[in-house]
Amino acid sequence: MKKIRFERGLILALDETDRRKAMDIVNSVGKYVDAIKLNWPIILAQGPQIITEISNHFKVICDFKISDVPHTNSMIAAQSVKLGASGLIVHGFPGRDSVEACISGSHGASIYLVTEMSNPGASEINVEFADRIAEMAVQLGVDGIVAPATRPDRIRHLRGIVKGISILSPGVGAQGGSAKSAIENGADALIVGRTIYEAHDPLEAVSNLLAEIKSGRGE
Ligand code: OMP
Repeated sequence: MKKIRFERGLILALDETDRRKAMDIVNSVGKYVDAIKLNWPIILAQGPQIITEISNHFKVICDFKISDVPHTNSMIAAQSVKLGASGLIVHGFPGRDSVEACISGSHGASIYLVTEMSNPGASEINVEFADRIAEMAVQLGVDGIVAPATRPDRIRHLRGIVKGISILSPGVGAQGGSAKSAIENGADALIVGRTIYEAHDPLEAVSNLLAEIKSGRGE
């Protein structure tokens, strides 16, 4: 399976549950983003076939934050890939065996390990073990980690641990993070939802984000 490349540096988080609105956004901005991330809201609203429908035209990352025992993880990963996913977001906290089961179950799809969540509550517990998850990501050879645009200092810190793999960064806009700062501090791609799908003009929102990403990359 071809790996997802983050040339543009932008992933659309399509958490819009209305089918017509969601597909309008996909059709208008799909070719300007590197991948479309589908999470539980749209899957529960529209059914898993939406993965296949969108993946017929664009790269899809299934964000089920897979976090179960190895056998179950392996089945979730395999079913997601069978439906069309090219990438999977997986939690690191259940441990090495659970992540390895996703890697083997996904047959070559890209695996992104959640290292540190973007919400304020992540500071309570998650931050404490984020470094160890990042180290595990490198040891297991996954394709990347997810790290918070809401705390760019943490992206910079985690970049020091995960040299050579991608950092995907959610939390821009609606959660308060800055696109430029996340990129400047080491993110390869931003995961952006509401700023795009709630915008009056989603295409304009994408174009503004791409300009910020370019500026953050010094282009
Ligand atoms: P907006 O806040 O609307 O831009 O959406 C952010 C998207 O990124 C949502 O789909 C979240 O589920 C996802 N996300 C986070 O917001 N924070 C995280 O720490 C991790 C993720 C994720 O794994 O994608």
